[in-house]
Amino acid sequence: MIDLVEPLLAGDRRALARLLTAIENERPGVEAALAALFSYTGRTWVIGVTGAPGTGKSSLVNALAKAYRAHGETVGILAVDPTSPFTGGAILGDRIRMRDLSGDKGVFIRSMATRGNLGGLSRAARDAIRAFDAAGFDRVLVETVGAGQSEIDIVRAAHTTLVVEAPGLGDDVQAIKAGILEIADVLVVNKADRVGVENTIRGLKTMLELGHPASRAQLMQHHGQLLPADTSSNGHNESFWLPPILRTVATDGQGIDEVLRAIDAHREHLLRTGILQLERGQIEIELHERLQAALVARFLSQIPVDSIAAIIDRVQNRAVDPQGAVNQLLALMELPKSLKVNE
Ligand SMILES: Nc1nc2c(ncn2[C@@H]2O[C@H](COP(=O)(O)OP(=O)(O)OP(=O)(O)O)[C@@H](O)[C@H]2O)c(=O)[nH]1
Ligand SMILES: [Mg+2]
Repeated sequence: MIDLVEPLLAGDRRALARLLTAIENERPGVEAALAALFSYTGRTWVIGVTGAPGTGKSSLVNALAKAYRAHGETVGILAVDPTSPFTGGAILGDRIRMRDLSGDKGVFIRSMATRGNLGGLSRAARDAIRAFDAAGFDRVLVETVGAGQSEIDIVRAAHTTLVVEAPGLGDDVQAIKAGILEIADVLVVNKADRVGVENTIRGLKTMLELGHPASRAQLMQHHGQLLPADTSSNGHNESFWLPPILRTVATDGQGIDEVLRAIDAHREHLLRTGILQLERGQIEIELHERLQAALVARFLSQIPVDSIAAIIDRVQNRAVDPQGAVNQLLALMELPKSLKVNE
């Protein structure tokens, strides 16, 4: 794996492809390669694209990538499907939808599906983004289907998150979950050529006004009241970003330039106000996730499989409750006398 590092840094797409496969399959040697690449990362701008199934995320990613290419920027695309254990139909569909990008060396498209657990997927997605980053892509577009917490975890690795809505998905306001709205930096109402766009936009505006922290703060300020404590601690109201609502027809490129401009405006905003803070928060979350996974793995490697089977029996027989069982398992583990972080 480590021999992929140099060619990848030099722009070799086959080396990138091989590393991405190794990341997805958690092959040995990946850690060393990623460690070697890490100091070359932190240059790209990562754009998350999420939303309910069928809203037009892939079409939008395709249109954005084409627009970036027209501006001479290179684009890495990662399509992550937390709902599927297979690289199946949806991904094939993406390939077809994105086919007008194929043959362009400035674009690299990769799909990833759930393998094992979701934590593993969000780790793999982060690693894949770093591989694109080190390979020198100016932008990385990450598509995830709106499926709850999992895609929120994945877009947490993004700098700018687009949440895609579309008319005609049943109850317009229901179709977008409040949790997703909270992570939106730009709201895109796609399929603006369809009836019902105005309803969708109205619904989003209402939800934004009610639910978005920036909007709440701005509303409060607007009414001349005190800002919430966490707001004033930032000092400036300009540290708030109210997500714009933009309409697009991804399939024919309408509105795409406005989306590009909104992404750049958000980027400028973050660079001015809080990119370091955002990054620190992301690192903290990632370290926490990785530590959790590593501790559980280490623990399980130290405990004989029999002991776990035995304790499951005991819980099932009501001899011990689940928390008591965990405490008993923990007592089996030898704890180091001190934990020191190496310099
Ligand atoms: N009329 C219209 N159709 C669109 C538009 N954008 C996408 N579509 C169509 O909507 C369908 C779904 O588009 P996708 O881009 O695959 O949507 P998606 O959100 O990536 O779908 P999943 O990845 O399966 O969740 C396709 O048939 C597209 O051609 C649009 O702006 N207008
Ligand atoms: Mg898609």
